[in-house]
Parts: sequence; structure tokens; C-alpha cells
Amino acid sequence: MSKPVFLGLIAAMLGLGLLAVACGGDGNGGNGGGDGVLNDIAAQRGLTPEDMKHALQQFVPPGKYDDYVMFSSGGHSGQLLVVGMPSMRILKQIAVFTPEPWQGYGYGADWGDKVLKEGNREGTDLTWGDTHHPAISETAGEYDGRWIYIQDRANGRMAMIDLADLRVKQIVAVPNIQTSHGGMFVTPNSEYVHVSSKFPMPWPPGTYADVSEYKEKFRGASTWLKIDQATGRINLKESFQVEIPPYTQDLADAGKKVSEGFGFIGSFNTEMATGGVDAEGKPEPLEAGASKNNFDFLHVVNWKKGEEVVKAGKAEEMNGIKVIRLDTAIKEGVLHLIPEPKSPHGADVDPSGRYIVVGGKLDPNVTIFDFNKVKQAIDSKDYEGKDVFGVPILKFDSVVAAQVEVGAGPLHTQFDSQGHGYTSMFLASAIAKFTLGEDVVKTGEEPFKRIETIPVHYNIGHLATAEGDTVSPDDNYMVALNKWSIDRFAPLGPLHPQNFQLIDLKGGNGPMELLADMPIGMGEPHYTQIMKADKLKALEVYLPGTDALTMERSEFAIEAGQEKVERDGNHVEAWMTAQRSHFTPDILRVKQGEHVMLHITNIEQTRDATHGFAIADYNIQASLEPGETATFEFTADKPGAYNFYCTEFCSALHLEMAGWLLVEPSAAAAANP
Ligand code: RUQ
Ligand code: CUA
Repeated sequence: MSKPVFLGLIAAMLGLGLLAVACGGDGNGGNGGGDGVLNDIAAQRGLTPEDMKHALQQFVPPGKYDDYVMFSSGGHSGQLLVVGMPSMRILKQIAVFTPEPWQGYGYGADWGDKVLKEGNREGTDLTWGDTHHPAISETAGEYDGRWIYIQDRANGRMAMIDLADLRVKQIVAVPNIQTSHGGMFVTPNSEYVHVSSKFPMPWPPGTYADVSEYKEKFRGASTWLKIDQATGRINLKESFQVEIPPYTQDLADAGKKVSEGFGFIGSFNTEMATGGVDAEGKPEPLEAGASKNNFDFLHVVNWKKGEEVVKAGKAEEMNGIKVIRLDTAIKEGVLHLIPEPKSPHGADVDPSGRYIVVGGKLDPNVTIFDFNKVKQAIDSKDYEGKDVFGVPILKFDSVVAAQVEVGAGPLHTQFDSQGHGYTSMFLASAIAKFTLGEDVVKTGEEPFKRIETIPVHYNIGHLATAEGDTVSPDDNYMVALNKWSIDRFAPLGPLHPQNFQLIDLKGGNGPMELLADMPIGMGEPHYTQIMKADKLKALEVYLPGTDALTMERSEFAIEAGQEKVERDGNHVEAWMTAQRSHFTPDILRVKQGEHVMLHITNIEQTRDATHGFAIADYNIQASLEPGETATFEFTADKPGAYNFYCTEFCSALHLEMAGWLLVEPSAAAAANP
């Protein structure tokens, strides 16, 4: 909603008698006019004028679109959520790592089966993921609405979703890592999407080591996955990794503008604790061992230099990806460390690219590093020493810009375009707003100062401003992603939903104001990116005969009238069409044990004319979007007369859109029923 319209609405609302409510009058003086109606509703529902104002700020009338789309991770659901903002309505769940029946993902159609299968590391059979940090592709540091990437925190994988049709096209098991955390982020022109390991694993990968040899044998990796500019897919051959020490690598962000070409990865557990017992044999819980040091390390990775090192042939191929080994990374100046206090978590780069804000979970300050100083220190080799692996450490005092006391448990920081940072505080259940350096503060406020704090409900993890990870954030909305909801919703059993809260930023001029709660009852919606809705330019229908995986015409696509069934020995292959309200052919006769391939083209070109395809007892269910061709392949091992039907309510005769798969029992089965 544009500002003048919004202000007009508020003025109209106030004119309609809400001021009278605020003043204790009844506002019902009219003779049945609109003023009385609004006041009656407010009185009946126990709403304050503030509630009414917030409702108007968030309201999107029926049939109107939201200003923004939020792409939110679906946490343990393994999926990606699309939420409209400011209405905070879930618009869609996109299947990513977990089979999803509505979209027919992982239930027999070739698109999903191929993506899920190819995304499995050798020897694994995963059917879920923990979606964590989504990253929209960027051009010149702005979200460009082409693709979105998201990682599987649990299994060290990542997925690419094409925003042309909002379907996942590729899952990559990232080599040489087991769990993932830092990133995903894309570089400002989508050259790479980055993901790093969370917990280190024995290296070289494929070997076994006990955690008693943690320091010597375990390693992490910072992974730079090359994005194919035509398709958005990852090209592993042109990707590379940087081997990093066995600290627990944490949040990461891409340099931009002045810091373009660099990536920043926080870490904790530089103590390299593993749980179990300490050096003297006394029990030492992992979290205690990992929180002893006053400083951990922010990793500074020069990815442009990394590219050169790979080009110069100084990287080793390991499991299908080029790896810059740790000693090479040190020698070539690809990796530097900066001390960061105390059990740090978020590492976020501001829109100017100059400031890197780090939140230390056990420190009430955010620490703000100045990239200009970092660059200078690297160039002049102004080191305080090296870590135990020989990685040079920059001097904290020569690269820090400021520390700002924000409150208890600072985690993540987002930004507006006015030179403010907003930091989530898990322990304080609040967001603090502060100023960055005077070169970016546009409001005349004193630099590096806390301005205000707003409580959230409760225990916030990430937060996101509109267009928040770009070089030009919008200053209107922020969403708090709260881990706990406690008493905010009806009692739903011991497992509570999590809570998104919509906050009004008022153009960066504050005070911040809480507008709405939104329960999320599926997994932990971990992080979100919020993009202007008009950047989403999705297809309305596919071109006739499109294979949703390749986005090209399927070799199995047919037009109406070309339907056929062919047999070759034990193999039955059918080319079918789906159109309101009929499958052609609608009777398929096969013999028990035969290998069956069905190619079904939805020959519709009408918006929203989706058909489903399900066969009883065969665990087959697909969604065939207008124009799509999909293939199903199975062995007709269960004899019987099976009904197949369209699972999408597509037409008045949708219930009649059905047919038969007749599986004639084999002689042996018939003789021995
Ligand atoms: S980070 S727990 Cu996004 Cu706060 Cu992973
Ligand atoms: Cu096609 Cu229902």
C-alpha cells in the first residue's frame, strides 16, 4: 500500500469515530451511518483504536495482492514457504527436500523422483531436510527474482528453486561437508552461492577418525557453488571449496560494494571441544567446553582470490569439487581470521558493504568491524599472530569500528537504508535498533548508538527487513522470527507453533511498532528473505509439452489425437493426455509383472487448469500443471482393477475424470490366489 493511500485510510478511520472511542464517547450519534458501524465492531470485539490502526496497516482486501513476498524456510518440514506481506498469509508451500503430495513431489512423477534421487549423497536415502537459510539470486546486489537457493542444515545439501514456476530443479549433496550452516548467501551478481559446514568432519572425506583426533583430523569447508547463468543450476565442476579449521563455522554473509569479493563466516568452539571428557578426564559437556574462550574467529574469505588460486591449478580435486587446502589458502592469502567476542552467532554485512556486524550470544554488545580497516590490515599484513593451524589473525583493535551495547543474547542483524542496524536478542526477547557509522547514517543521529528496543514474543532468532539483504533495503516492514510463542495462541498441545511478528519501521524513523502475529505450525521457519512482489515474474502456464525439470519440450510430449500405447516384450508404454474432464486413453491393460511407463501431457493452456493423477494402491500421485508432460515408471506388481483419477478439482465433471489400470494376474498368481 502506498503511503498516501494508507494515511488517507487512517484519516478516514479516525473521521469515522474511532477518536470518539479513544475519548470514551460512544461515537454512535449518527443515524446508522458508517461511523457507528466501525465503533460497534470495535466495541463488540474489544478492539482498541490501536488495534484498528494495525489491522488497517496489515489488511489486504480480498482479491488484492500483497506488496511483498516472503520466502521463508520451512525448517524440519524440509520445504520453503511463500508468505504474502503485510497480510502474512501463507500463499504456497514449495516442496524441496521432503516428498509433498499436493505438488506430486516424490510420488511417482519423474520430475520429483529425479530431483530427490540425485540429491542423495551416495549410500543415503533421505526423505527430509532441515531448510535453513534461503537466498534469492541477485543482480548488482538487488534481489532479481530469478532463482532461490536453500540449504539442508541437517544433511549438508542445497537446493535450487526456479522462480519461473516455483519448483525445485536441483538438489546438490555438497561434497566434503556433512552438516551445513553459514550461508546460503549469493554473491552480489549471483556468481556463486555459498554454504559452509557446520560441524567439521574427518578429512580427507571418506576416512574415519575418532573425535579424540579432532584437531588433527577434522576439518570444515567454505563452499562456493558456481551458478549457471542460464539455468540457475549449480555447476560443481566450476565450484570450489576452501578447507577451514575444525572450528564450528556459523553464520556467514557476502561482501558487497566495497567488500565485494569477500565472504565472512563467524565461528564458535575455537576451543575445539567435542563433549565427553576434558583433557584431565573430567566430564565436560560440549556447550561448556565450547564457551571457554573470550574470543572466537570471524573467517574472512577472499573468494575472488580463491578463483585465481583454482585457475592457477593450486587446488586439489576431492569428491568432484576443487578444494583449496588449508595450507594453500594460508599461503595464497585466501583466508584470514579476526577475533570476535564471545560465542558469536550472526555475521551480517550492511548495505554499504563497509560494516560487518557480529552478535555474540554471551556478550551484550554487537561488535562492528570496518571492512576498510580489514582490507588495510590484510594488505599490510598487520597480524597479531596465527592460530594453531597457521592462519593469520588480524588485530581486533585495528579492524573494529565500534561496539554497541544492545542487550542480552544478540544474534542476527538486519538493516534499513537510513544507516540503522536491527539486532535480534534471543535472551532479551527483543530487537534493538542502533546506528552504524556516520558515513551511512542519514538521520543526523549520533553514530554507533542504541536508539530503541522493542519486545517480541518470544525468543527471537532471525529477523528480516523488506529487501533486507540487498544493497538497498526498504524501510517499511520488519519480520521477527520468534522461536517460542508460549501464550500467544490457543493451547495446541505441548508442541507450540512458532511466531512471525510483523513490525512497522516507519521509514526508519521509529518508534518501531508491532502490527501482527502469525503462527507457523510446520517446522521451524528459520529465516526469510522478503522481496518486492512485482519482482516475481512466474509463468501462468507452461508452453505445451514442457518437462518441468528441464523447462524444455519433453521428448514424450504429444498433442490431442496422438495418444497411443506400445508394447515391447515385458514393457508397456503409453502416451496419454489429460484435459477437462478426461484422460485419454482411460483404460490401460497390462499384465502382472510388466514394466509400465506412462507419459501424460496436460494439454490445457488455461490458467489454473491443473489436473492430478493418482493410482490407488500404487503410491502414485502427481500434479500436472497446464502444459506439463510428466512420466511415471513402475512395475505392475499388484494384480487387480485399479482406479486412477484426477486429484485436482478441475471441472464440473472432475469426479468423472478417472479411468482404469487393469493388471491381469500372472498365471502363477491366478492359480494360487
Ligand atoms: S542460525 S541455528 Cu540461522 Cu541463528 Cu542456524
Ligand atoms: Cu482434472 Cu479433476
